[in-house]
Amino acid sequence: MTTAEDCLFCQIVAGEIPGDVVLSTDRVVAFRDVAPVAPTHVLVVPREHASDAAATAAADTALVGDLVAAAAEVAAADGLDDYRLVFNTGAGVGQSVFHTHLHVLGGRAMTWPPG
Ligand code: IU
Repeated sequence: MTTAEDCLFCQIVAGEIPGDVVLSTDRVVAFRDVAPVAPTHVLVVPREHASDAAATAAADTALVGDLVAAAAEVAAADGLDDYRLVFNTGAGVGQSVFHTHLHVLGGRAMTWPPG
């Protein structure tokens, strides 16, 4: 299990390793994904470490709303009316970093269902 001490996203939040930060509040930080899969691909993360969205919700329900509100700001700043928000939860559906993060994806056409 990833702990806050060895968590990459905690290090980006703390400014210990660089990130292309586009929004920062006392509760959340948003930075551009290093391997974007869409013209806009931003990750919105809580400053407080938790392994996934459900764990964040269990610890601080309102923080999930803060993540979504920040995602909407990021999308608006990039000029997006339409965008997709994704919380991958669990390795089986592709979660690879175990610090809660909300993907903000937009700027191209997308299909449903996802792969
Ligand atoms: P996932 O939902 O856990 O699969 O998303 C993790 C994302 O974190 C993924 O899109 C990576 O490209 C991204 N990422 C990053 O932006 N910076 C990093 O140093 C690492 C991963 I490691």
